[in-house]
Amino acid sequence: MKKLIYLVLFKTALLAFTNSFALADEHTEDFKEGKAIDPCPIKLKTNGKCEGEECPYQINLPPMTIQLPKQFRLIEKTLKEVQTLKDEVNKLKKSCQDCKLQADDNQERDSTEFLAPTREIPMENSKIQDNRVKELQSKVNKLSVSLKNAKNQIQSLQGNVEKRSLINMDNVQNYVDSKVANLTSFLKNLDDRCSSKCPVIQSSPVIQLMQRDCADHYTAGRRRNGIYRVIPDPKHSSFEVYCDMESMGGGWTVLQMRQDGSINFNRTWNDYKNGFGNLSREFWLGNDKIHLLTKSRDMQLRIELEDFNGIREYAKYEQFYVANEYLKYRLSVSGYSGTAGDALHFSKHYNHDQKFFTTPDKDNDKYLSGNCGAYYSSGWWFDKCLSANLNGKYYHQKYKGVRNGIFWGTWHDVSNGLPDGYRQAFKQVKMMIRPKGFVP
Ligand SMILES: *[C@@H]1O[C@H](CO)[C@@H](O)[C@H](O)[C@H]1NC(C)=O
Ligand SMILES: *[C@@H]1O[C@H](CO)[C@@H](O)[C@H](O)[C@H]1NC(C)=O
Ligand SMILES: *[C@@H]1O[C@H](CO)[C@@H](O)[C@H](O)[C@H]1NC(C)=O
Ligand SMILES: [Ca+2]
Repeated sequence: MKKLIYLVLFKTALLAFTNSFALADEHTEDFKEGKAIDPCPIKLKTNGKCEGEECPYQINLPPMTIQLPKQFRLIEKTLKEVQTLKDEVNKLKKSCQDCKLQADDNQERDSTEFLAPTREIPMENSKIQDNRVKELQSKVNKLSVSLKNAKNQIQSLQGNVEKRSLINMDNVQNYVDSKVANLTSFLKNLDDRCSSKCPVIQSSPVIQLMQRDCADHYTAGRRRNGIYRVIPDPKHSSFEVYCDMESMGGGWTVLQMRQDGSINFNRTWNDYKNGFGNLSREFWLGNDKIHLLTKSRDMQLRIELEDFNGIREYAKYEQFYVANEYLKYRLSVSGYSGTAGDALHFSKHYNHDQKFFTTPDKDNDKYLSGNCGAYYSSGWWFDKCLSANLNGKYYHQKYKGVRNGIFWGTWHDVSNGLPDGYRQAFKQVKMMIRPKGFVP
């Protein structure tokens, strides 16, 4: 009778155990399946290929480093946690197996005892057995509970992983999208800039802003005549000048140009100070600018003249400097060479070197009885009054009367005078400067 009770009890215990174990096994199966769910985010992270439409993002970019959001580390962390939990589960499973083996052992032993009809099982022994079974049963129950908990934990963790990886993929996608948009607009800007007309002047503004004069532009590779921006003194603003890049090796900053009489040179002090005319045609660059240009570097001056007979001559001066307005733009010029004659140092009485600038409205000349500028309709470094005046009136042919035209006192036949009292007219005059020692 007792044996039967034992048998029933044991069978119940065993059933409970096997059920629990089956549950545990089922849970571990679930876990394995769970782990296999949606491996895409991880694959993407490890640079794997995503298959099917499931892949949240796939893009090919040129080599580019993208900073991933910090949260990306969390995925890694969570995965480690999951791995730890998995290990825990395996441990639990192992101990379950141990339990089962122990139970089998007991069964074997019990059955042996059971099958020995001669052997009396004392009441105490059966009580011990009973306790053992109860102990085992509660152990199994505990294990089952902790396995259930583990399963829940794993599931919630897995949920987190999925949620997080989705959020992060969104982040990454947004980030990549904005990067691509930025790159696209940047490329578009570049494209627009390149496809629009790119004048030589604007092609490299950084280099260009640093040019002190036309010689710097020449050195920077500019070889075409034209208007360029210079900044001879960084304390003052930049300004445009006409550069002669072809005559005599180029690099010349043109100070004055006469060629068609389109510009009136009968101007005020202020006009001569700031400059006037058209840099593409006829102009006076301006005394302030000439001062800055000749102050920034030692300059040589080249004057080119052509009359209406087609005769062309030049005068070159090794030193050329114009003082500031406070010093009335006093001229310093020396070191003549050339074919036109040194009209600036014509004689002891007609010498333009070290003379102040005079305009019709400002008399700084050596002529005590009047204003040479007003008399000769010009702004110039008048002495008492002149042996040269390149800012005189532009006559289109020989003329008579006051010698207020463009004048160079050492020109052919000037001292002899033209027949019938005519005066020499000039077709073209050009004044230009270049740093001393400039090597084209
Ligand atoms: C894209 O450009 C905007 C403005 O230029 C900037 O605010 C934003 O941070 C840039 N995005 C990236 C991802 O570089
Ligand atoms: C030069 O300008 C002054 C003042 O405007 C004027 O009186 C004079 O006649 C002009 N001279 C010539 C040659 O045009
Ligand atoms: C300067 O002269 C050029 C050539 O004749 C002309 O195209 C340009 O419009 C002129 N500039 C000014 C400001 O008058
Ligand atoms: Ca005077």
